[in-house]
Amino acid sequence: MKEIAHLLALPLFVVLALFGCERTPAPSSASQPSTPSQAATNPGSPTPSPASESKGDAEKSLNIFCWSEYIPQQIVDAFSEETGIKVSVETYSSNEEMLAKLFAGGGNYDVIQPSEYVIEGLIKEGRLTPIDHAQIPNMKNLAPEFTNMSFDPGNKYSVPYMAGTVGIIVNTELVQDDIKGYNDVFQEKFAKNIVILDDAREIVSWGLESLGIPVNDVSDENLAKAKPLLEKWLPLVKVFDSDSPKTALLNGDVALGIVWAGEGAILLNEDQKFKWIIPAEGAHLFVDSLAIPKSAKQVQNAELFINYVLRPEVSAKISEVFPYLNPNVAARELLTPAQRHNPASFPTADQLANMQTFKDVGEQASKIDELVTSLKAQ
Ligand code: N2P
Repeated sequence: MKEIAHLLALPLFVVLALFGCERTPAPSSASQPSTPSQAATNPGSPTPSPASESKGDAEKSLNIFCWSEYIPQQIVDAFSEETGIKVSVETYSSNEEMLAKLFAGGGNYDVIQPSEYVIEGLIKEGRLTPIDHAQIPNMKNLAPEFTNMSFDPGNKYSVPYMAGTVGIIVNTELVQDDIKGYNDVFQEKFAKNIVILDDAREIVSWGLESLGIPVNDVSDENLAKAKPLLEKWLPLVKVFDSDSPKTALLNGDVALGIVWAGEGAILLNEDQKFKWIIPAEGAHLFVDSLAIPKSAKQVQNAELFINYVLRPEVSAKISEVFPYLNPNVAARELLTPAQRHNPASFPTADQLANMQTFKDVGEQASKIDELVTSLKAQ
C-alpha cells in the first residue's frame, strides 16, 4: 500500500472503500448479441473480433467505473444491445474516491475514467494496461491537441473522453453584481448562497490561483498560504456537490456556484438567467480519459467499449447529454451550432491558452485533502 499511498488522498475514502460502500451501481441489462451485419450497417462501427464473438457468457461482461453524470445510460444500453456484452456501471464523484476503490481491489473494474494528473500517477505506479491501438481505430477522430498529451505520451495507456474546465455560474436574477472571479463569489453577502464542487484538488487550486501561485506548486509553504483564504471561503458555502451542482442552482437554493463546465453548459441551455464566467484569477483544463486498470479481466471488451464511444455519432450523443469540451472532432461536426457555441462547453482559444493542467503532485495529494477536510469540519 505504501507505493500507492500518495495517490490515496483522503482516509475517509479508504474507509468507505474498504467497507465496500457502493454508491450508485446501475447495472444495465444485456440484450441481443450483435451480428456482423448490425455492425456493418452502423457507420464507424468496429468489426467484432473473432475472439470476442466466440467467448462464453461469463466473458461477455464489462465493469465500468466512471464519473457520475458522464456516460449516459442510453450509450451503455446501446453498446450492450449491439455487442451482447453485459455492462455494469459504478460511479464516483472524485478521482480520489475512484483511486481508493480501485486500490481496495473489490470492484474488478475493466474501464476507469481518471483525469490527467491521475493517469500520470497511475502510469508511474504501473497500474494501467497498455491500450492496443489496433483495437481503437476510432482514435483517429480525436483532435491532435488532445492526443499525445504530456500525462501520457503516445496515448499508451489512455484515450481522452471529455475535457473541460471549472468556472463560475451566476443566477443573474438573484445576483446583479458583475462577478469576475473566485474572490467575487466568496463574499460575505453571498454566505450560504453558494454551491461548489466537493473536490479538494479543485478547491485548493482556486485558492492558489487567487494568490497568483501556479496550481501545481502545492508545497507545504504554498498550502499554508492558501489556508487562511480557504478558511474564509468554505464557511460561506451552502452546498458541496460534485455530482450535480446544477440542481441547487436550478432549484434556487443558491444564487451562484463554481461548477464543472458541463454542468454550467446545461444551466445555460436551461435558462437564460444563468451566466457562465471563466474566473479572472485563472482556470484549469481537465482531460478525463478512459483507461484499463492492470487488474482488468475483460481487456478486449474494454477496448471495444472505448472504440465504441469514439464513434462520431455516439460521442455526439454523449455531448448532447453531458455537454463538455468534446475532444472528438468528428463528433463536434455533428453538433448543432448552438451546442458548438455554448461558452461553457467550448471555451475560446484565448481562454484555453491561459489554462493550466493539473499534474501528479505525489505525496502532497494527501496534504491537499487533509487541508480541505479539516477546514470543512470547522
Ligand atoms: C462529470 C464530472 C466531470 C469530471 N460529472 C471533471 N473532471
